[in-house]
Amino acid sequence: TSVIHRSDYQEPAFWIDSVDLCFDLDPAKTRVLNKMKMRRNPHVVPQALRLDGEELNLSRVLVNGQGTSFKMEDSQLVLENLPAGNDVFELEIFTTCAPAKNTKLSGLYTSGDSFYTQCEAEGFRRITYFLDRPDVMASYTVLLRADKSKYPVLLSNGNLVEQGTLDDGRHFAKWVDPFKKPSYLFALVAGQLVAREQRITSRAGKEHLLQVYVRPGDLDKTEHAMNSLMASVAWDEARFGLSLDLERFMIVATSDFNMGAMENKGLNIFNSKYVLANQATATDTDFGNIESVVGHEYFHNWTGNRITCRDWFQLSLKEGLTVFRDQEFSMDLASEASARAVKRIEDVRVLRTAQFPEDAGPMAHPIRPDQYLEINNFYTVTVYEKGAEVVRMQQTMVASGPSDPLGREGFRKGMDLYFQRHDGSAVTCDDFTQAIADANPDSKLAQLLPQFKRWYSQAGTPRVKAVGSFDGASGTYSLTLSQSCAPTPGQAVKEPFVIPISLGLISADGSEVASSMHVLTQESETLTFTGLQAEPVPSILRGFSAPVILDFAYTDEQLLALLEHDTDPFNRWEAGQRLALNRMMAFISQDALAVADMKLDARYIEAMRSVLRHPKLDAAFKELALTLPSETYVAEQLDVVDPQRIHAVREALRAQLATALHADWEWAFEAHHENGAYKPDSLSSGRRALTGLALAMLCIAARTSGDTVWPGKALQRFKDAGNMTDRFNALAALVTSGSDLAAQALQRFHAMFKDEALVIDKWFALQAGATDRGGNILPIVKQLMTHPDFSMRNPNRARSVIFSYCSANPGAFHRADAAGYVFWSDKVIELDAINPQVAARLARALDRWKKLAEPMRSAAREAIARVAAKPDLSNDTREVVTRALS
Ligand code: BAL
Ligand code: ZN
Repeated sequence: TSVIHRSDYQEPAFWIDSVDLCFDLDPAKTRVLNKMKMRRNPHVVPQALRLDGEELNLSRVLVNGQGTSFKMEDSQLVLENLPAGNDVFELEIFTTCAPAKNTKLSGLYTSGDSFYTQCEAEGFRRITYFLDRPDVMASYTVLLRADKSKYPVLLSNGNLVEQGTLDDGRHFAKWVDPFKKPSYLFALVAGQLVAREQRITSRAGKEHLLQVYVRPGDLDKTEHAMNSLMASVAWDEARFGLSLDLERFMIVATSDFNMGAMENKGLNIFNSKYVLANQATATDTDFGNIESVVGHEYFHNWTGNRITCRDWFQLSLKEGLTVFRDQEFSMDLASEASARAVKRIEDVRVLRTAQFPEDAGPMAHPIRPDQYLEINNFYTVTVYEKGAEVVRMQQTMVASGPSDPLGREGFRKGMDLYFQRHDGSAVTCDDFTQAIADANPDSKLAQLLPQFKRWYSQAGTPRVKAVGSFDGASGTYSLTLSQSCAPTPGQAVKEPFVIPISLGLISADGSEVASSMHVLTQESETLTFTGLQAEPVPSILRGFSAPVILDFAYTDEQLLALLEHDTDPFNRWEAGQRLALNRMMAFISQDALAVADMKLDARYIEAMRSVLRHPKLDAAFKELALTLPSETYVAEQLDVVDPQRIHAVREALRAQLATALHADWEWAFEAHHENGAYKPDSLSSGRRALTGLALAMLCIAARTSGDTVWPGKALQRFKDAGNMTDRFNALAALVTSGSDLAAQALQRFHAMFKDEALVIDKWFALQAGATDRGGNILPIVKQLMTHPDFSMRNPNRARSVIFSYCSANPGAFHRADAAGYVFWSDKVIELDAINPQVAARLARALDRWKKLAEPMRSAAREAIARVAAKPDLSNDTREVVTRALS
C-alpha cells in the first residue's frame, strides 16, 4: 500500500443502497453472508467494482443470484462483468473470518467469551468485502445467529425487530437500523451480558430505552455512565435542539479495546475504562472522563453519524466538533463559573502538553491532513483537541456583542444551518465552516473565512509575540502583536492565521481598565489604548482564546499582579505557571548549577502561599495553580532537552515548595477534608484533589526531614479511605516520595483489588510511572511484565505498564545508557505483530528525539532505525518510524 492524498478524492463508482447481513457467530470460524443492493454511480465513468477486504476467506460471489467471474488484486475483490446501465443489482458475498485469532481488535473479535466489533476507520473490510469508505451510506439489516447459552445477548445497530430460537440450542436476533450509515458505524455484540436500563421521555415527548451492557459482575459500576448518558441526552436537546432519534440507545463495555470508545449508531462500544465506576474502584478523574466520553460518543450521533465525513481527511469535521461539544457539555454540567474555568485549564493543559509537541514534531499535520499511509495514525490530539479549538474559535468569532458575548447563539444558528443543509450526508470541513459563516453573515468569521480556513490547511502552532510600551505623557499604551509559525514537514512557509485574542488591561491597583477581543490577521499589528494614568499589565489570550504560543516578556511584578488580580481565571493560573516556568528554565540553563543549589526565591514561595491560603479561590483551582508545569511542557520550551535534568529540577523545586509551605500544606490537608457521602461533583472532587496534592507534598517534605508522621498518616489514609480517589492519592504519595511504606501499601492494594482489572491497571501504571531513583524504574517495569496479571494482548494493560514508562515517565525512560530505548524498540516490534494500532502509538514515544541532548539523541535514533529496519512492519508503525527518521 502507498500514501493516500486528499487531493485524489473521487466519488465511488458504485453506491450501496442496502446491506443484508447474516452472521453465524463462532469464535474459530464465523460465517458472514452479505447481500447488497447496488447500482452504478452515474457521475463516474463505468469501471470495475473494487471491494475492500482483509484477512477474509471467500467462498462465493453471486450477482443477481448467478455465479460470476472475479479476481483478487491487492486484497481487493474485483468484479468486471457487472450489469451495464444504472439499474439496481444484487451482489451476494459469502465469507468466513476467525474472530478468536483477531488480536488487532479491528473488525470482529472476541474478548473473554463475547464478540465485539470495531470498524472505524477501516475495520468493516475485515468482516466482509465492501466499499469501506465513509461516503458510501447504506441501510443495514442484520441477522445474528449463535449458541443461545453462550451468547444469550445478541445486539446490533438500530431496532430489534425479531428474535427466536433455532435448532441445536441456537437462537437469532434481527436488527434493522432505520438510518443510512457508513460501514465504519456498523457494530455487533454477542455474549453473556447484563444491562442497566432506563426509560426516558424526551423534550419532544418521545419514549426511549437507554441500556448500559456489562459483564454480570459489573452492574454495580454502571450508575454513573447511565447518569452521564441521561445528562447527555438532555444537554443536546437543550443546547443544540438535537434529540435522540432511535427507540433504543445502547452502550456496551469491553475490556479489550484499542480506543476509548466508539460511536456506532445506537450501539456505542466502550473501553470498560470509560464506563465502569463506583466510589470504591474509580477516581474522580475516572468519573470525569466517563462523563465526557459518554457525552462525546452520544453527541457523535448527530455530529458524525447523521452528518458524517466524505473521506477520512475530514476526520476533524466530526472529531474536533464533537470534542468541542463534549468540552462544553462538561463545562455546562459544572455549573459554577470557577469549575468551568478549571475544566478549561485542564483542556488547555492537554493541548499544550500533547498537541503542541505533535505540532512541532515529525508527525505534524493540519487538523485536516493532506496525506496518510495509515489513517489509524491520524486519530491524533491535533485532529481531536486542536480541531476542537478551531471550532471554539469559530464560536468566538460569531459573537455579536453584548447580547451574545461568547458567540453561543450565533454558533447555534450555524449548527442549525449545518443540519438543515447536510443531514443524512457525508461532507467536508469546508461545508461546516461555510454553514457557520453563512448563518452569521455579519460576523468576523464570515468576513475572514478564507483566511480563517488556514487553520484547516496549515500545521504547526503559531507563535504570537506581544510587546507593550507606555507613553506616560499621553497616557497611551501600545501593544504590538506579531505572529509567526515555524515550518512543519512539507510546509516550509506559513501564511498568517486569523487569531482571536481576548485581552484585558490591569492597572497598578489591580482594577481592570480595558477589555476587548482583537482578531489578529496580519503578520504584525499594533493596538493602542488611551486615557491611562499609568502603565497597565496586559492580560493577553484570556481563556486561551486561540491555540497559540504567547511570548510576552512579563516581569515577575507583572505576573504577580496577574496572579493576584486578573479577572480571567485562565490567565490567573497561567501567571502562576509562568512564574514557575521562568524559574525552572533559569535553573536548567545554568549547566554548572547543582540541583542542591537551585533555591526558590521567597517572592515565588510567598505568592504560592497566598494562592494556597486564598479565601476565595476554590480547591480545584489551587491544586492546578500549585502544580508545577509538566516535564513534557518544559521540554517543549527548550531547544536541547535533557529529560533527566528537567526531571531533577522539577523534583527539587517541588521538594522546596513542599518544605517551605509545610504548615500551609498541613492546613490545606486538614481544612479540605470531605466528610459525608462520596459525590464526584466538581466542588468535592476539587477538595479531594487539593488534599491529595497536600498529602503528596507532606510526604515529599518528610523525605528530606526524616519525618515519619506524614508517611504514617498517608498509610493510614490509604487503609481507611472511603473512596478510590483518596486511597489512590495516598498510595501515590507514598510511592512518589519513595517512602519505605510504599511496598507494603502496594502489596495490600493489589490484594484488595486483584479482581478489578481497571484498578490493577492503576497499580501497574503507578509503579511504571514512578520517580526514577538511580535507574530503578526500568528493572521494575521489566519485573512487572513478568507478573501473572500482565498481558501484552490487552491494550489497557500494555498501556498501563509500557506506555506509562515510555511515554509518561521521561525522567526514567531517557537513560544515558540507552536501555530505555532498547526496551522501547523491543516492545514496539513485539506489539506490532499483535496489534499494530497500539504499537504505532507506542512508536510515537520518541517523536521528539531530535531535540534530545547527546548521548540520548544518537541512541534514540539508533533505536528508531532498528524498528524501521524490521522488514514486515505494519503500515501503522512503519509510517510513524519513517516520519521520525526523515
Ligand atoms: N470515532 C472514534 C472514537 C471517537 O472519537 O469517539
Ligand atoms: Zn469522537
